[in-house]
Amino acid sequence: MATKPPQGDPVQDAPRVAEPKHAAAGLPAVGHTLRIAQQQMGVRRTALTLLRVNQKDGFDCPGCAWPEPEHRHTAEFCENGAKAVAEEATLRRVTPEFFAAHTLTDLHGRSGYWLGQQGRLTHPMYLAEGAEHYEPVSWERAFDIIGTEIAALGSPDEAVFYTSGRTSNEAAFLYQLFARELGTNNLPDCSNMCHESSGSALTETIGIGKGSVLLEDLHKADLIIVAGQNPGTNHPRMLSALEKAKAGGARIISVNPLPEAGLERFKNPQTPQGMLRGAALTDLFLQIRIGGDQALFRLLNKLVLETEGAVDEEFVREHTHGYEEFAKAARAADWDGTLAATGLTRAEIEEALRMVLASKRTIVCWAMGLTQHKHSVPTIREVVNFLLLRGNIGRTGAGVCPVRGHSNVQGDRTMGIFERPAPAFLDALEKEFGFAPPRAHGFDVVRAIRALRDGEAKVFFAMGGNFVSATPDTDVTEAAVRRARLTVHVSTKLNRSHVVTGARALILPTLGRTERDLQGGGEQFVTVEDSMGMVHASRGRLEPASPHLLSEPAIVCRLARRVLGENSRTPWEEFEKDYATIRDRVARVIPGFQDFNARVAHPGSFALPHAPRDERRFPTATGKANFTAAPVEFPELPEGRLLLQTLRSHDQYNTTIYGLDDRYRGITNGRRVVLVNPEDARRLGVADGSYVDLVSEWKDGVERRAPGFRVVHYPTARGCAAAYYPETNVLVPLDATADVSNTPASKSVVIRLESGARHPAPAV
Ligand SMILES: Nc1nc2c(c(=O)[nH]1)N[C@H]1C(S)=C(S)[C@@H](COP(=O)(O)OP(=O)(O)OC[C@H]3O[C@@H](n4cnc5c(=O)[nH]c(N)nc54)[C@H](O)[C@@H]3O)O[C@H]1N2
Ligand SMILES: Nc1nc2c(c(=O)[nH]1)N[C@H]1C(S)=C(S)[C@@H](COP(=O)(O)OP(=O)(O)OC[C@H]3O[C@@H](n4cnc5c(=O)[nH]c(N)nc54)[C@H](O)[C@@H]3O)O[C@H]1N2
Ligand SMILES: [Mo]
Repeated sequence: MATKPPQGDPVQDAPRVAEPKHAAAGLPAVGHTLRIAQQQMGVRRTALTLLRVNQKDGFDCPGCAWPEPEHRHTAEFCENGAKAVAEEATLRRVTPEFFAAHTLTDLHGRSGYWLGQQGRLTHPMYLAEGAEHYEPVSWERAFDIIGTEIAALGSPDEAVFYTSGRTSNEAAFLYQLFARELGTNNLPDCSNMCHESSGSALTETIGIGKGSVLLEDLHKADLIIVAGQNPGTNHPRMLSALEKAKAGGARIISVNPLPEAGLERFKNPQTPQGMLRGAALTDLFLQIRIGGDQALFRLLNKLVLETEGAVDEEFVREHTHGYEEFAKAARAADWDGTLAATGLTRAEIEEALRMVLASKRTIVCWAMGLTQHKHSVPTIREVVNFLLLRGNIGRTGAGVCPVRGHSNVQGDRTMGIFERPAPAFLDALEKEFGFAPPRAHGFDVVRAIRALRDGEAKVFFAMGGNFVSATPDTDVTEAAVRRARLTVHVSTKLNRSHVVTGARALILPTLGRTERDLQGGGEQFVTVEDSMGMVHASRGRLEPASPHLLSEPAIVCRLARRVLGENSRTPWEEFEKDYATIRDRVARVIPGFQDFNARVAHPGSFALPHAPRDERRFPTATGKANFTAAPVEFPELPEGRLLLQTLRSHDQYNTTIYGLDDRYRGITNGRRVVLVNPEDARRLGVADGSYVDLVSEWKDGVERRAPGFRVVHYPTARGCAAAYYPETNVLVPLDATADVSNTPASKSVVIRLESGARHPAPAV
């Protein structure tokens, strides 16, 4: 039996602090995993479910987008994957009785952790205007309510259709088709807050917004640079790939303001030897200041340019454009400026250079540490310059590797979830479905919030996710969402977006990955695309959490039939019955998916085409890979201030909080902590264990405050601080976004610390 959810609510947590760890995984991780899983699922279900993760006839792990190796261990799952599965396969339930027992005001006062721990949603629920309780509603009535509100809009562009990255390819394809048949490109997604900067930079420079390496490439690399990523927590299976690369002779540089345990040493729980000793992973740790990466890569590029024979001249000549202008900018880089921007020493950068020059096959991996700054796009372009210089794209063991977050966030984009779709994609939709898709660009996440705030958008529909908690500027966003006429969430679990609502609200409960999906045409499976462009099937086996759930594709089909009615010639009914008929359409609309049904019928994955990787062809505006030469930027830090990054603990999946510990960083029993370098703390007069308010300062003059954080003296880079998201989203100004990609700059927030009280903390 599963245990009961927590009775109290740890809004008022009491963090305890110990020394950070220097190694990730191993036996403690296995024990911890089983404990968490059994609390949610009981012993038998835990065993049955965890064995099915990422197996050839099983379901895709909802944890992250890291690919599966071809030769899997019997249980290719990791600690955090298991937690993600347990969270979904939990035996706890949120029923109509639960909603009858809790008023909206009550639920609003609870933390996101408490809400999530209550279990799986079982019935469609409706919150009438002014009501204090959600009440059960039939699916038909729910679709009627949505249909009525959409029909009342002045234009389809007053509706917003958000997507989180767990949605399957099939559901995503139908969802964007529905929005476009309705007449809008308002399809913001979590990617706007995540790897949008990578997509923007890569599309412009190499012609495709996706990474260019496969898992085999990592195994064959000479040098892997991991910049701005914490794989030990967020992509634990990547550690096995790094371990294998090291065994093959690769060296690893990690670039991070924090010494992250997983990158230091990895104790592979799947091998007896790894359990005991573990492998040291990082050869060189560059403890960079937040936002210093562009400066670092720029100087490395200058040093490569100045080294006789270091540039791959043939590659540069044959395949690239813009070299001269870039080389001129790079030659102007100087040591002093770079040392100030990065906080590194000359010796460290020279050591990095030696490793770069010794490598014939270099890969750069990155995640949110590079994508969530004002100058993220030029930073990632500089990484591309770095790889192009030595011909490290389109060659075995080399390339760009943006490591995606949500398990199908890349697939959703491939399926057309994008507010700025390419004209060729819309042409293909038009031809296949016989309607004229809207051509004007829609709202991304930040623009959607502004539109809600300004009354330009009135209906907000979310396919998964937790919009109000994941987005920046919590107070502004919550007020914006409250102005909507109707908010609708297709969800598996309760979260804050269900309690901060428009005038009316609906919760539409849906099947998760782990669950059997039975439709008119029999048992269905769905497909997903991982971070390396590999597509494979995902098939759930568990009995659904409730008989009242609909699958995501079924929800879209019924919604489309109700909202579009006679105006749509699309066979929605057929799509709902048999997902193979959706894949047949995907095959005709999206390049690389020919014979889709036949190819996913085979066990394993198939690779989508990637011109730079497969044939060194760069489908950019110039027809070549583009060098770029942006001015070097880095965040300015006024006297007495710190640069705050907002990151993940080991016990959370984005806004889903699994527990209150961050084991590798030595923090337990609480999340309201701020990590500060001991030297900075002394200078600022904040003792370890004291309580402070974090106050963010931005050029709009508004002071945003997050009260009651315990100071933890921690070996982060000088001038830098770190605290968990979503508690700190209140500090990130809505308009503080990355140039070009418009991604919230949630990794470089200027703050000051004010001495504060431990309580009361607001519910987040
Ligand atoms: N268990 C678990 N897995 C997850 C998630 C989760 O929440 N939990 N989330 C998923 C999602 S959606 C995503 S996008 C990924 C996120 O994966 P990550 O990007 O690893 O997640 P963050 O915790 O945001 O960590 C950012 C890392 O970048 C570093 N960093 C911050 N600023 C800078 C900088 O300026 N320069 C450099 N070089 N480094 C910097 C931080 O110290 C930290 O190590 O993980 C996915 N997987
Ligand atoms: N300050 C700050 N803000 C950030 C970030 C940061 O690093 N710092 N990271 C950003 C990033 S990288 C991302 S990706 C976003 C994440 O933004 P989102 O994707 O919107 O948020 P999640 O927390 O992943 O969404 C969790 C909810 O998804 C629902 N869910 C889970 N599984 C399923 C499913 O199978 N189907 C459906 N329909 N629903 C499901 C559950 O109800 C759960 O409560 O947050 C961003 N926000
Ligand atoms: Mo993400």
